Amino acid sequence: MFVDQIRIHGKAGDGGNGCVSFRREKFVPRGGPNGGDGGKGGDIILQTDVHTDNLVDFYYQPLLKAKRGEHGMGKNMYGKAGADATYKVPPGTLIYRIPAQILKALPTAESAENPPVKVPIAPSDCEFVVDLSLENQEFILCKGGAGGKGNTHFKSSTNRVPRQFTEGEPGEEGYFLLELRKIADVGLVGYPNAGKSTLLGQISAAHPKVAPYPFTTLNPIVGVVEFDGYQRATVADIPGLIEGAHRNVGLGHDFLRHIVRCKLLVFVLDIAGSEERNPIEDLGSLRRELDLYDPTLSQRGWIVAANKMDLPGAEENLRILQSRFSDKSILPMAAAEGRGIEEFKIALRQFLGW
Ligand SMILES: Nc1nc2c(ncn2[C@@H]2O[C@H](COP(=O)(O)OP(=O)(O)OP(=O)(O)O)[C@@H](O)[C@H]2O)c(=O)[nH]1
Ligand SMILES: [Mg+2]
Repeated sequence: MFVDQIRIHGKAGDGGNGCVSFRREKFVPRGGPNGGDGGKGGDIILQTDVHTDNLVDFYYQPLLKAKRGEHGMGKNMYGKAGADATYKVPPGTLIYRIPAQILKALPTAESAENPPVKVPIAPSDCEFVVDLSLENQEFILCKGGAGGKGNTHFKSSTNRVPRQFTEGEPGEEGYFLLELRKIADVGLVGYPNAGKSTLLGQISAAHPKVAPYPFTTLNPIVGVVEFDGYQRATVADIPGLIEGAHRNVGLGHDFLRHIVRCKLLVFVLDIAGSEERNPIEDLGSLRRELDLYDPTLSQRGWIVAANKMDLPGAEENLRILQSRFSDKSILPMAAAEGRGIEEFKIALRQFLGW
């Protein structure tokens, strides 16, 4: 299962209470106060981990909890601090706080019968907290409560038998929305069956499933392309788009969030129009879909992978496309046969400026 949006409930550990105690020893009458402080509650920490691919762990465990601090004890002994609880998230995870009024309208996150995979909450309705996009980045989501003070703190010349202490502070608590936007330099965008996964398999060590039916790719996959001189780029293959994707037709819309961060977009076309499609119109509708999803995407740099050059009709369509977009890089290829792949990699590198 691939989860890229999930609601969680975080509750950090409460602080331990301070202690009320007095020194009791043989030959020491009326020993003074010696109640120790309570320990601090554990924090809830999110940490990015490149080996974590999506947010599925939180589907099974939407409640994040850290241990409370222990209470203080006599003989001025401090309570032990509660252990922090660290949870792994993939780099590219955005955190939002869910406002109280939205929360009220929703079923509880913990109800086990109905774990909230698809959250009926838009990130735009929430308060943005942080973008965890770096490797091994740590963020304290909920801070553990401070420990209370023992009665030792309250002694004075006028109060030699203090019975005061303070309770530990409660740990922070909140409901959050986690949204994953994959971090990749390049995004492959195209209609189903255009050959996006075939191309990714050719340029990287990733092995996305390739098949002659639409919507083979169901989840975004990121592959790493190695260039000479140890340079590398990450390339995201997302499920095929169809018209109306921005209205959530097909699979497309939900996955467009994964290319929002890409520096370069590659439109992968079946240039032969082998499925009765017109590749030139396809390019127009793909660009329209992106613009409707997020207008900043239409300003992003793009090139075209003109795939399936081995099939009849490809040459002619390529010429039409080239004359229509004479200022653009249009790279002919037959990805399944490995033709045009080296030229494509060179173009990628050039456009990324590496
Ligand atoms: N003739 C020909 N077929 C190709 C070429 N590249 C890919 N194909 C075939 O096209 C079909 C679809 O390829 P995929 O790579 O799965 O396409 P996709 O764009 O990832 O498709 P979705 O994941 O469904 O969106 C497969 O049967 C491939 O073998 C090519 O250069 N020439
Ligand atoms: Mg695919």
